[in-house]
Amino acid sequence: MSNLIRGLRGLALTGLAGSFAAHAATPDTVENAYWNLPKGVTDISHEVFNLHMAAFWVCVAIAVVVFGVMFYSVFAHRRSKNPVPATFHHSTTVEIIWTIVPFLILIGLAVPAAGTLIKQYDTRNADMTVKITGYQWKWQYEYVGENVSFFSTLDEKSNEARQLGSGIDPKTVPNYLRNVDNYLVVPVGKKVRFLLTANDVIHGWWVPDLAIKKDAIPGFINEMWTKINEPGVYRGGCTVLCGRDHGFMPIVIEAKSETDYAAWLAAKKGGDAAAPAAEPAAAPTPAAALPAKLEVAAAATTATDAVVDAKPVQLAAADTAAAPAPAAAAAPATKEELIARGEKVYKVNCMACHQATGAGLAPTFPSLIGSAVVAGPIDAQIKQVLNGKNAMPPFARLKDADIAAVVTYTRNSFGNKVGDAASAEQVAKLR
Ligand code: HEC
Ligand SMILES: [Cu+2]
Repeated sequence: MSNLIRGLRGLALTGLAGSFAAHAATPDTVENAYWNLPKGVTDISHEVFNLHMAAFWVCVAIAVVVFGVMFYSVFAHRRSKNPVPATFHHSTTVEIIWTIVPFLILIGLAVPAAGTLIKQYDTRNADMTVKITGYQWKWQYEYVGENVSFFSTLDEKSNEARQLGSGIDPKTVPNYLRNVDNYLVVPVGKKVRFLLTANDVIHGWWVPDLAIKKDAIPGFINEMWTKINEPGVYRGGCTVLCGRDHGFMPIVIEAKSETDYAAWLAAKKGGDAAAPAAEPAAAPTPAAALPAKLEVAAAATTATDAVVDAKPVQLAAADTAAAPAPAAAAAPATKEELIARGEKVYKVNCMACHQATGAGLAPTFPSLIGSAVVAGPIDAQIKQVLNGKNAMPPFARLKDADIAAVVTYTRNSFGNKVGDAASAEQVAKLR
């Protein structure tokens, strides 16, 4: 019996594949999945849940009555018992009853549902506003008036595992395809208004635990809001199907206490240069310190590397800023650091087209192994990454240091041994 149930449940879940309802709130594996809608963590989501349950029980009651009468009639008035059928037809009383009763049921369901709907649409008196923009294939979050804005992209581990022939078992990846590098962070108990739009194609923003879901449409701004009651991490995703990677742009929203949120916001403002590394996902090193150090590192590498023209300006920058480590001694390690960081940037931004091995995907996406562009002048390659070319999108939105890192990575990986390195300053000049 339990096997049967598990089988049916598996079947139901397969049918629901892609439906986040099956992966609600805390359960993060299929085994822990709920059968039902999640109750969620907002007053609105509780109302939605209760409406759903009310409608469900009304349906159950109707089913019991209708099927009860049907089965009883089939049984009690079967032909062997009553060979001669009755000849009555038409009853005005019955017709009036079966019109009025469903009408009352519908009214009974519609009135509370309309009340909730009106509350859902009331975005007035919000405590703060976040603008959400959908991109292929990521989300951007802008804290309006706070000067904080960042992209939120599928986390690196999921992205690696999802590649064709990655050899990584998705079951070993925590929150596979449901995790991002940068969480959308909001305070609990505050009414947060979201302005929703898209930059390229239509996307859809859905977090079941908040019971909010709306389309993000280029040229339009949709509004929605939430007020989360309990601190926690809630997951959702883009709901649009018509495009390659909508299924790979999850949403993770973290509700923090007011003080924790204030601290997070302050840190984000201080060092937004910050961290492609996921700040929520246990990054033990102070993330904000990283980019500054790397830019210095990049400058130092350039300065000491004969291949690239060593500008006195860059040397000076390295000298004054690189207090902790003498530039010369740090150079070989920093180049490795640059390549290591470049690998991360590559996995998030480039791997989908050029593949993990750099071999590309014929015929559209060229191989970077032995590529003439990669082996050619470094400035030209930086420009191509900044501006894009034909089917390659521009990456100007990445930070100088990240572009320097990824360019350095491609020139010194996949068997490429160009040997030189780019610097953040160099990238800044070519913008
Ligand atoms: C959406 C797919 C896509 C992504 C993502 C992408 N590229 Fe490309 N890339 C292309 C295409 C297509 C070309 C060929 C452009 C052309 O010459 O028409 C190309 C060309 C290149 C070339 C030149 C190769 C050659 O020999 O012509 C380099 C170098 C390169 N990309 C690096 C990168 C880097 C670094 C990233 C990540 C920051 C990246 N690409 C992300 C599609 C992509
Ligand atoms: Cu999408």
